[in-house]
Amino acid sequence: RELVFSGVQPTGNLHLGNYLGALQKFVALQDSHECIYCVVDLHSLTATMAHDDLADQTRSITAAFLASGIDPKKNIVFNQSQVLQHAELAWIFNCVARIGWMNRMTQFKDKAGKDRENASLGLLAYPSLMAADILVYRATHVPVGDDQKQHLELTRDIAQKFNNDFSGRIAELGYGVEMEVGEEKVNGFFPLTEPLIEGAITRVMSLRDGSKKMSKSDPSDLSRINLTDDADAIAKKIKKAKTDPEALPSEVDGLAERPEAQNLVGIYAALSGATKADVLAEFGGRQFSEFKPALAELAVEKLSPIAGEMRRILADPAYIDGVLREGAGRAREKAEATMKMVREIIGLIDG
Ligand code: AQP
Repeated sequence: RELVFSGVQPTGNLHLGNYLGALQKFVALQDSHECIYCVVDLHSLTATMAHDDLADQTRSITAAFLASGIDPKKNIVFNQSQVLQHAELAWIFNCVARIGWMNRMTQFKDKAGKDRENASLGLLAYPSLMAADILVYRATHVPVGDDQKQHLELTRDIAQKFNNDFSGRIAELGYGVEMEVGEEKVNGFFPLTEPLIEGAITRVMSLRDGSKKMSKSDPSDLSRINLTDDADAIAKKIKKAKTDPEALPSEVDGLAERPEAQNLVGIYAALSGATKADVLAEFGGRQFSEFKPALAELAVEKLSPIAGEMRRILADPAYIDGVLREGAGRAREKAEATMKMVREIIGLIDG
């Protein structure tokens, strides 16, 4: 059985990177898979504990999910803090994971900066909560951007260590499922979850600097296209996007040393559902002055309806809260079924 889980933090306006790395894939997967999509509000506390607008940000991400086309009846859509089992399993995983594993995470190093001693303990333990989000549903697949690959590897390490540490109890209780670890077949409780990262662009880069990922926290608004940007803002940002002076190449290999061209062609491909080779077959040999207006037109065509729909949904916060409450109820039932077994495996007395 394949089960998809993914989450997005309520930490600011969503941008094109979040859309192509996550939301667009979420929508595509709902036809073929059972999917659970979560606004990970507890994660957003790791950087800043006190948010003035956390509830509104949570509603805004939920509205972006729905406006992108995620069906809350077919899938489970909820916010993390309403399902306490995530935090419970995260604590258990804090005791499974090693401090050295967490210290090696590049996201922690980037976000903690030089003053690591002053970073929150939550920021260090972030991947442990992320592993709990995924494994409390024993999810097998996680659609994410390339930046989350290392955290997914850590999720597998945690699952594997738990499976090893408790292999006797898991077998005794008959809670194991057969899975492949390298060449070997083993009986484990938690699956070794696979990331779903493929696509025409797996890491959308800043429009101002092709070596940095597009990010909510970049101080320059020109570096990103927000899902809520209007047509003029989108066109202006693409027009001002950094490029090199050469025409576009005709072959994908020709993008190799050209990060900005690589990024814009990848964005075009992902938005149009084509490959980079298809895009270059059409635009190869043409200048950016011709390509950029075509890209702007495509981005407006794809993103404007989402922004409009988000505004409509956000006008009814009670509806959004209802979607989250109903989703949380369904998620809680599944999470509790896993936790009952986990408590038994560990030996925690449970009622
Ligand atoms: N630039 C990106 N390209 C592709 N995918 C991306 N994602 C984020 N940025 C890019 C994917 O979006 C999903 C949700 O991400 P998140 O809520 O964890 O936020 P984040 O990764 O912290 O987003 P930002 O914009 O990068 O925020 P800051 O500036 O705070 O670091 C994930 O699947 C992520 O891979």
